[in-house]
Amino acid sequence: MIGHAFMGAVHSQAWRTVNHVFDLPLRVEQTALCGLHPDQAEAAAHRLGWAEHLTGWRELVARDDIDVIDICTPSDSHAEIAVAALAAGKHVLCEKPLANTVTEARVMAAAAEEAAARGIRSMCGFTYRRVPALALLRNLIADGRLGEIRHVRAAYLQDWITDPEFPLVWRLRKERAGSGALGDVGAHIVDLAHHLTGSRLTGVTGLTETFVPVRPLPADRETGNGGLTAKAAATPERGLVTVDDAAVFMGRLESGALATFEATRFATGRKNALRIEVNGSLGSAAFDFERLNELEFLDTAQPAAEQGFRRILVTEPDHPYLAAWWPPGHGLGYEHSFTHQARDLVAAIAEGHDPRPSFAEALQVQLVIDAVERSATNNSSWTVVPEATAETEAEAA
Ligand code: SOE
Repeated sequence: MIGHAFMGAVHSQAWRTVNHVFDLPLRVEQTALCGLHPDQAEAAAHRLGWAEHLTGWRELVARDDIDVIDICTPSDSHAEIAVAALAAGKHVLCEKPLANTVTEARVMAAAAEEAAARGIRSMCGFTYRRVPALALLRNLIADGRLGEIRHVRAAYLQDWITDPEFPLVWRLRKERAGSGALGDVGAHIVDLAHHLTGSRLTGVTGLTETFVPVRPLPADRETGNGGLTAKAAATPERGLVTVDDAAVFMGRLESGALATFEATRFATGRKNALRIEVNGSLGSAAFDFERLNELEFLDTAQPAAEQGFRRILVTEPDHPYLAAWWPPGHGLGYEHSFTHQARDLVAAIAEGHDPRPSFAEALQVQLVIDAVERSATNNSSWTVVPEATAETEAEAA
């Protein structure tokens, strides 16, 4: 594993847990953790359960006792590491967003496709797909229970930078993070819209805003939760925020459905509120991450007098992933979808198939992010999202 802040910690928890919960033909060994600073890497390896620590990712990728490389670094290094790891014959799990630019994402998707032909697997970490209630929603839609999908209404609301004195951490710098709320949390809801409906956005119009354009520079190395929990100390010096604080956009799916999105770090009081509602010709469903064990479902097949949204408590053994966990009603949390992600990757490696979301699917999300940014800089003009097919990729290359 490369990187050991917020994502590194939650991925470690997943690797540590996966064989205890799921019956898998392969056992995970947490061989080595890689970090920039030797002292921090050593402490993290000890705390997170890794046998060794080192500071050079190239050394890790070159080792022949390592089968999987898990990339938990900021997105400016994803492309270089992933491409090298795939070339070295390692399976790759890469955090989202896949990359900082469409160009990088294209290179990664092409490398993944080439590696897949050699039996090397790759996967991008859009973990919310693996929240059981959202996996159930995907199954309901795929089984036609919502009928033809007309609307997707999605919001991902956070508030961790509402304080203008919150320092200029890496997530607020374009060269490190690619974009702001749009690529960080907006990417999740775009991926969910694609995944849940099985249809992709073909065009978008959007607005972005940076409400606090100048912030204090952070004091030292960013520590804890990847600089996400406000306490990163600030200095008197100031610097420019070069990403969006918030984005609102809407688009059309290939299926004909309309979709609206809001991604923000300025929704005061909303900590990690990922909400998505889907309306179809036969029913509707709604999910809110703050109640992640529940799915609201309205089914027009019910007698009219009895219709209404009902709350499904998604903790039954028949629900996705749940048979391996606790008895009904005991509930899961944020980290469990990462264990599901680890399960699905290990199973794909053992069974010899490509896991999802593929790098190509993550590239499709990147193309949407890019189109929203272009629309926003062009008076919210309608912007077509190209399809990442093998042909268009070959042309782009
Ligand atoms: C920060 O906004 C963040 O950690 C995202 O980077 C994650 O993808 C999201 O799941 C939680 O919030």
